[in-house]
Amino acid sequence: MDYGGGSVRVLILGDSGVGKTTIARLLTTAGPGGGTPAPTVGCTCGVVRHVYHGAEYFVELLDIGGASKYQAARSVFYHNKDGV
Ligand SMILES: Nc1nc2c(ncn2[C@@H]2O[C@H](COP(=O)(O)OP(=O)(O)O)[C@@H](O)[C@H]2O)c(=O)[nH]1
Ligand SMILES: [Mg+2]
Repeated sequence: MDYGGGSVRVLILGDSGVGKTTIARLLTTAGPGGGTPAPTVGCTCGVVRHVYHGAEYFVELLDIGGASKYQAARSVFYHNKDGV
C-alpha cells in the first residue's frame, strides 16, 4: 500500500477512565470491542489508514495510560508527535 501522505502520530491523553482506550478501539477497529477495556499500562498502539485530499496517511494512535503512578514513564511517548 502506498502511504504517499506519510505517517502521522497522534497521542490520546487524559486521566484514567475517561475513555481513551474505548475511542482508540473505535477508531482502529470500527467498534468499541467487548466489555470494559483492561487498564492501559504504558501505551497501546493502534494504526488506521486515512485518505485526505487523495493522499493516504498511516495514522498511529498512541493510547497512553493515564494512571498517576506511570507519570514518570509517559514522557518517552511524547516525541515525534503530530497531534494530541
Ligand atoms: N457512558 C460512557 N462510558 C464510556 C465512554 N467511553 C468509555 N466509557 C467507559 O468508561 C470506562 C473506562 O474506559 P476506558 O476506555 O478504559 O478509559 P481509559 O482509562 O481512558 O482508557 C469503561 O467502562 C468504558 O466502557 C462513553 O463515551 N460513554
Ligand atoms: Mg486505557
